[in-house]
Amino acid sequence: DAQTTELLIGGMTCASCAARIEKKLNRLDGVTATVNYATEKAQVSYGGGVTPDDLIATVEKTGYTAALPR
Ligand code: 9UX
Repeated sequence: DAQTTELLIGGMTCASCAARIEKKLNRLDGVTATVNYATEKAQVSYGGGVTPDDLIATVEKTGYTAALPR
């Protein structure tokens, strides 16, 4: 039932930014996220009613950009 995706994160300017984004994502029900400042990528497990668009919207509301890899 759980899905996983990578997100490409933009706009992080210090390592604490990654922690900020992780906390926001991990507040979503069923989401487990790790954000890597150095690689500017997030690894996210999600389920329930959460969609990749929800993940992206959450990152953007936090003040950063997010995109699915392609
Ligand atoms: Mo570092 Mo990021 O001071 O929002 S936490 S720039």
